[in-house]
Amino acid sequence: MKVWIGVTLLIAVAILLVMSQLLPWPFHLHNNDTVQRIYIGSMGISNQRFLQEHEDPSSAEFTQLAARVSQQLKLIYSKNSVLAKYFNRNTVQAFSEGDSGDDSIVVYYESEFDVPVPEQTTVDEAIESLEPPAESEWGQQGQGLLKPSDTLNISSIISQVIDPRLTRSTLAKRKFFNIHVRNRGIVHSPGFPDYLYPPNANFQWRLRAEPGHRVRLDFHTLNLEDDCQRDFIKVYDSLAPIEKRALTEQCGNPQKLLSFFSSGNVMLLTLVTNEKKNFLGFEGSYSQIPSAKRTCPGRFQCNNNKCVSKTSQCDGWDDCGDNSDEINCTCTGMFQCNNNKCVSKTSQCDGWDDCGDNSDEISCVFSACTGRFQCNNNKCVSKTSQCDGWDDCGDNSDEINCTCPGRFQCNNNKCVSKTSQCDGWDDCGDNSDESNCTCTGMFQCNNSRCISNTSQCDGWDDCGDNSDEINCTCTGMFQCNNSRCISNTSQCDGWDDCGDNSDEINCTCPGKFQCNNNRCISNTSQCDSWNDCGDNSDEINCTSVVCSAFTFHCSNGLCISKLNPECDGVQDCEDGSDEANCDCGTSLYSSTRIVGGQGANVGEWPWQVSLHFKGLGHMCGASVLSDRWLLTAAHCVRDTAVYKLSQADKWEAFLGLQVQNQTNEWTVKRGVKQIIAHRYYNSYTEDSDIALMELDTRVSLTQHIRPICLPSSTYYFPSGQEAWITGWGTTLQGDAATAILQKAEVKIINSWLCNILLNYRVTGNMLCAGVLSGGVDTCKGDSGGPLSVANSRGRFFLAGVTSWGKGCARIYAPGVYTRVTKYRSWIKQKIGV
Ligand code: 4AZ
Repeated sequence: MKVWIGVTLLIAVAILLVMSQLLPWPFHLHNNDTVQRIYIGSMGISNQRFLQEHEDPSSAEFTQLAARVSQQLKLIYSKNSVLAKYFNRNTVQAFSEGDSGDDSIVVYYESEFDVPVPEQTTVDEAIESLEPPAESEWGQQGQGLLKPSDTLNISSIISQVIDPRLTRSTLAKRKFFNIHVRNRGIVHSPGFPDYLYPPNANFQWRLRAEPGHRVRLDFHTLNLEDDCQRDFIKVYDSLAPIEKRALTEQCGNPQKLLSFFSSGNVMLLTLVTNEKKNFLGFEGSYSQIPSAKRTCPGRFQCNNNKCVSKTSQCDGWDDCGDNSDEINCTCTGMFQCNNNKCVSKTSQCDGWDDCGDNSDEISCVFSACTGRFQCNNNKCVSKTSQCDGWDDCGDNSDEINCTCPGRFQCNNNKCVSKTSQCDGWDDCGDNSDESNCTCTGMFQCNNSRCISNTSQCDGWDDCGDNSDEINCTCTGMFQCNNSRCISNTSQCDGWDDCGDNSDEINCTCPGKFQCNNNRCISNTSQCDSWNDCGDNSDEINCTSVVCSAFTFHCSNGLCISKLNPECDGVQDCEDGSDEANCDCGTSLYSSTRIVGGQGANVGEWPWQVSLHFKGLGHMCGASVLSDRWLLTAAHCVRDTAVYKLSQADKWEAFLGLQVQNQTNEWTVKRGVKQIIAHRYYNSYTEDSDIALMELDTRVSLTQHIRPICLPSSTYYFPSGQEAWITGWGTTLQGDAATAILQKAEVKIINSWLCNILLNYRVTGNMLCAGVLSGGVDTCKGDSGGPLSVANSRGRFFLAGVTSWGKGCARIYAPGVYTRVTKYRSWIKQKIGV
C-alpha cells in the first residue's frame, strides 16, 4: 500500500543528503590531495589490571589510563616512518579484561590520520602490519617522553581501517550501551516491536561477560532493509568494530536461527541505519557460558565449541556456523578480502565480486574488462550498456559523458529518436524530451505536452496534468467547480458529468421525486420496482415490493426494499433472515481508525490473512470467510512459468498476524487443502479475479481471527462511500513488502468514471476504490486482500478483493477490486454459506 506525502520535498531532501553523503567522513577530502582516514584497533597491555571503573568513560581511572594509552600509541606511530608523517590524534573508546583474566587489560581505540590520496594504501598497510614492541624495548619506549613507570607493556596489537558505513556523515545518532552479561537478558533495536528503528543511526551494544566466560548472542527476530549498504547489523568478537574480528554482518530478513559466540569475554553488536526505509529491527537474547577447555584434538575448535577440520580454517566458508573459523586469517599466496576470505590473486580486479564484499574489486588501477566496459566501481558491463539510459554499473558510471550522434540526448543520457522530442510522451523516462517545448499553433500544457487548441476546456484532461481544463470560462455552458464546462442540460440530471459532482449539488425537483443522488424522476416511478434513480433510492422504504435485482431476498421468499438491511440491528424480514449469520465483520478497534496509510493495530482487521508461498514468503492477502474458508484473488493462485502457484500444498496461510515473521499466541498457521479459482477467471482482462482456499484444518475463531461479513448479491456500495484497504504490500513501487500490516481509507469510485480513467478495462464484475488525487492505494503484495466497508452499525462487509490497477497510487487511477456481490451465489455454491 502506498502513501506518498510531500514526495517532491522528500526527493529534494534525499538528493541533498545523497550528495552530501557521497564521501563518507573518514575519507573526506581535506584539501585537493589529503583525506582523513580513521583506523580502529585494540591492544593487549600486560602490566595493567582491569578495574570496574575502566568501564565508565567519565571516571578518573578511565581518563588517566586513556591518556597513557594515547601517549604510548603516539610514540609507536612516531617510530614508523610512514605513520609519523600523517598522524593526527587518538581516541580511546573502551577497556576490557585481558584474556588471561589477571593483570592484563585490552584497550580499544580509534586513530585518525590525514593522508595524501596516493599514500592511502601505504598507510593502511603500515597500520595493519604494526607489531607490539619487543619485550626488550618495553623499558625504553619512552626515550625521555614517558617515565618508565608510565610505560605500558604492549603484548598484542591489531588495527585496521574502519568500515566507512560506520562513520557516514549522515549518521545523526551515535549511541553506546554497556551490558553486563551475567544473567540472561534481551537486547533489541530501539522501539522494537512497537516502532520501526530510527534513521541515520549507529547504535553499539558492548556486551561483557565475567572473566573466564564467553558471550552467547541468539537472534529471535531480524527484520532490516534488504540492502546491507544501507541498514545492517554486525557482530564483532571484540569491543570495537575491527573488521578482522567481525563474526557476522546481516540485513534483510534471514530465516535461519542466528547464534554467535565470542572467544573472550566481550562482544560488540552494532546497528547502522540510513535515512530511508526503516524496519522493525531485531530482538535477541544474550547469556554467558563458561570458557570450555580445548576438546578438539587435532582439529580446530570454534567459538561455539564445535570441532571442524583444520583445513576449514580460513577457507572462506563459515564451517563453524558462528564464523569463528574465518576470523584472524592471513592468506598466504592468496588475496585477503576485507571479510578475511582468501581468494585467488587472479580474482582481484577481474570485474567479479569473488570476496562477497567487493573488496577484490576496489582500488584497481588497470583495466581488467577486456572487450567490455569498466565501470568506476570496476564492474565489467557490456559495451552496449554504455549510454543506454540504464545504470548497469550500479554507480551510473556507464551513463556519464554520453553523446547521442543524430539522436536526442536525454538528461539521463539515454538516446531517443529526435521525433520523440515534444511528442507528449516521456520517452526518456525522466521527461527531459518533453521539457522546454514550444507548441506552434497548438495549446501548450503545463507538462509541456502540445495538444489541439480545441481540446482546451472541453471537459477532458487531454494534457494528463489537467492544465487544459483549468482557468476555463464556459460561455453558454455550465461551469463545474473543477472548471470543466458541461452542457447546461447535464445539470441535475443525476449523473456526475463534472467528475467532482458539482453539477449534481444544490438541485431541487419541483413537483417531482428527488433521488438520493439528486436526480429528479416522475413521482409515479417511485416504488415501481424499477431503479429509476440509478442509486435505487426510489425503491427503498416501499411497503410491498416485487423481488428484483435491487431488493433483499429474505429466506422465506419475500423481498424487502430497504437498502442493505443485512446485520443492521433491525429485523426487516418477517423470518429474521436479514439478521441471521451476523457473527462477522467486527473487531477490537471499531472507533480508532485513522485516515491515511499507517500500521494497523493488533486485532484491528481480524479477517486479514497473509498467504505465504513456501520458499517465497508473503505473496498475497486473503479474507477469512469462516473457520475453514478464505477468499483471495485468482491471479494469486495462477501458475507462472517458474512457480506452481495453483498447488494447494505449496501455500501456508497466516491468520491473526500483524507483523510478518513475528508470530505470537494468537497467530495461527495453516496449510491449504484445496484451491478453487473461478473457472471464468481471465488473466488478460482480470475479470472474475476471485478464488476460494480451504484450510487443511479448521481454526478457532477468536478476537484476532474473525470472518468478514459477505454482502448479499443485492448489497449496494454507493460511490463516495468510505472503504478500508489493508495489506502487507509494497509501500513504494518496486519495493519489498512491509513488515507491519498497513491500513488506509479510500472511497468507492463511480464505475463509469473509473472505466474511462482506466481505458475501458473495468467490467461489471469489478469495483473501483481509491483517492482520485493519488497517493493512497493498494499495490503489489496486497492482492487477494479485503476492501472492507462498514455498514450503518459499523459492521464490516467484504466489498472487494484487491485485484489490479494502473500502477499504484497514481493520480486519477483508482485501484480495481473484484466486486464480491457478483460472486455471492458462486461462493454459496462452493462452500455452502
Ligand atoms: C498487484 O500488482 C497490484 N493499485 C494490486 C493492486 C493494485 C495494483 C497492482 C491497485 O498485485
